[in-house]
Amino acid sequence: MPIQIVRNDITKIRCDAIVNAANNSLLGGGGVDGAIHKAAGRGLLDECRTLGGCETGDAKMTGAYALPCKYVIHTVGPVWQGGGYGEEALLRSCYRRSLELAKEKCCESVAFPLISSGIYGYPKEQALQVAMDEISSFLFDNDMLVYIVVFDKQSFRVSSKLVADIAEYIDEHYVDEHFIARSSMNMPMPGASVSAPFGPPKTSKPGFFDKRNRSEKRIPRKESAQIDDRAASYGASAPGMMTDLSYLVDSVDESFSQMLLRKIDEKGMSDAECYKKANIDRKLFSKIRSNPLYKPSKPTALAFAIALELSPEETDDLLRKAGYALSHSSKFDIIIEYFINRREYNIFTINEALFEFDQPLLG
Ligand code: AR6
Repeated sequence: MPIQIVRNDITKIRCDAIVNAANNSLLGGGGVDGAIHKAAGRGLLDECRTLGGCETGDAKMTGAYALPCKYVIHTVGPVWQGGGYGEEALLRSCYRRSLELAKEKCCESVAFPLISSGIYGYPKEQALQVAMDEISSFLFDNDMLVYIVVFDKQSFRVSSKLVADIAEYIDEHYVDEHFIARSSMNMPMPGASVSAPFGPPKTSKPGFFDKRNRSEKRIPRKESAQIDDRAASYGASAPGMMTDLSYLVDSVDESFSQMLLRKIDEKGMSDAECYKKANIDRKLFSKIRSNPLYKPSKPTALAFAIALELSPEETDDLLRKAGYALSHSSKFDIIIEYFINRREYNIFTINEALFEFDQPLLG
């Protein structure tokens, strides 16, 4: 997964380079800067003294001393002054310059804190958006694993409106399914009075599960009749079952990898466009490409569905090829469903939301 959001102390991350949110003097300070200097030891400050400071938006590189990485890239983010003083362009430049330096030193992995989003006051949601934009556009032309390190949950919130919408969606769908399961077993809902009669389950807005159920009859009527005739001539007692079996056997003709490659062609995408949009690294894509029977993990399969901007029904098909289905008993699945139903296919936004709800990320 080329971009990973992790919750950690950046000084603990094992990768080729970590990025420091420094100030113009490069001589240390508070926040992540203080933590990095403390963990690296005196040698870092001595080297920083030789650098002659750094302009806002620029970056400089040093050794890492006692840190578990090879380099520290020091970048100076803008102080937030309301947004009208070129803060965004400067912040974008911090990410670009840092990534350029990492590339020059052939780094394969780099960890960023959310630059400017602490003492310098840049609003966190916007700081995260800038980080995601710049890193993903860099990764479009370069192979690197980039960590965005968030220190604590409070310092990381996707749009509160989005979080609230998703929470409501999870609530509606998750609860409904449990209600149905419980009421069909004649069990009370938690918190319900035992003597109270059960009402009908709350109707939810149609999700794509509902649509899928409606479109499940995929075998054309004529074909289905032929299969049933064949079943009858073999003396099968359950022609319906033969129909289902024949359909299932027939449907193994295209594997996950074959369907993926076909869809990439149909969408007029290049392979690289697709795996980058899916937040999948090139090596994994090559494995999938070269092995028609490759079985991806569910998050990987879904990442491709998002990258290909598949409809809910197509997503179902692609997942099925890999042996999976979405379920309303999983928050992860419901969050994915939320985005696909709304035809919102930005994998980084989806990953931010998954992260917010403590779910595994796509890719
Ligand atoms: N690991 C990961 N992230 C961290 C850590 C850590 N150990 N510590 C803090 N953060 P800040 P700035 C997060 O204030 O806003 C210094 O004095 C923190 O929650 O470190 O760019 C410099 O010398 C926040 O989200 O950097 C400058 O004077 C993010 O890192 C000034 O602060 C950045 O917060 C730079 O301010």
